[in-house]
Amino acid sequence: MSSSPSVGKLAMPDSASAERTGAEPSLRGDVPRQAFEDLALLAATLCGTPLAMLWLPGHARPWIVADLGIPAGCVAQARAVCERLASHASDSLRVVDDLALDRRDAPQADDDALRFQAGAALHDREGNALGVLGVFDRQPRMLGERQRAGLAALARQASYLFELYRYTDEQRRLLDEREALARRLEHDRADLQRRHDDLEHSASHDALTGLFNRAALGRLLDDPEGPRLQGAPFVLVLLDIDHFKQVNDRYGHLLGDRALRAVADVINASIREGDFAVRYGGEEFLIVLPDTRLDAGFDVAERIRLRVMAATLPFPLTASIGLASGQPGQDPPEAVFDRADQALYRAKTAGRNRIVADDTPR
Ligand code: GH3
Ligand code: MG
Ligand code: MG
Repeated sequence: MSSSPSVGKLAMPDSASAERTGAEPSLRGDVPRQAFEDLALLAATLCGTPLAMLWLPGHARPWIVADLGIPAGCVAQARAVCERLASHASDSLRVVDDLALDRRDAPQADDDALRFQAGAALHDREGNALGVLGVFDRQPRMLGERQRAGLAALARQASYLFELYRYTDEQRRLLDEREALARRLEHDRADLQRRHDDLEHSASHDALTGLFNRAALGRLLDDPEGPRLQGAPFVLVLLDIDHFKQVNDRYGHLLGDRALRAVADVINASIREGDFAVRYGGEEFLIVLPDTRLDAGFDVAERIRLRVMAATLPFPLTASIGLASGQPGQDPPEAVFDRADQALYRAKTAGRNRIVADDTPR
């Protein structure tokens, strides 16, 4: 009788020595080794052998061993046996009582040679081979019916456990994939939103000055969230740069552009929140001042006119301004705009660099 497996010493081969067969789908994580070690230990205990081995080739560390005291050479032999048994997957339980009598599997006769081996095949539900649960001894032995049935039952438990683990691993992989996909989708959605915002911005803003463009004006006035020209008097201010053609002709288009940006900056810095400015034409700007009376609008216009003159540019720059006020419900913005335009024309003809407020009696 061989040594009984009373000592629960479990030896784990290092992963470097563990090989993959590549025959089974590989798993990403490590199997729950303790659970398989327990099954190997139960197999050794059940069969009274000093060595039990689980061979799970679909896993990165396929060898799980319950070694209750046996020379290392025997462990290596047992591995070779497991791999060989795995290729005879049709035999669900294969027992050799004494290898010395079995010509096929007979090892070299020495003290460290295995004499007894029993291997139970592990299968998944589709009948595909998963591996082998083997028990080994240096002594010849015989397994009783109950031991054979018990070894086969432990092999089934190992199969269930391995399948369960494989299923969990697959679920985890699918979940990771889904999360990665969700992250990618969210990234794409944010990217689309950014592009949409950029497009929307460029459709409603002037690229040179950053002010609203003319196309945005109607939408801004109709927008219930936008500046309302209802409920309080409002002022429209039209500004036109003086002799701007000469600026371009003398200093070039690039400096002309710089002047346009400087005027836009002056306007932005001179209006309050709720007001807004539009680049209405080449060198013409419209400033909408909701909830503003004409004299207050005139002050804003004067501030802008003085700041345009003081702008840091390599040439003097002036602007002419016309403005008009409207009463909500009484003056349509288009009519107020026309009056501001006429006032601007008067500012031009009166000599430029000045402000004319519309004083049409209404
Ligand atoms: P006035 O005092 O009567 O307004 O004379 P003006 O020269 O300013 O007016 P005019 O309408 O004759 O010329 C406007 C000039 O503005 C002509 C055009 O080349 C220039 N302009 C329009 N858009 C741009 C632009 O985006 N960049 C530059 N650099 N110049 C522009
Ligand atoms: Mg003009
Ligand atoms: Mg001009």
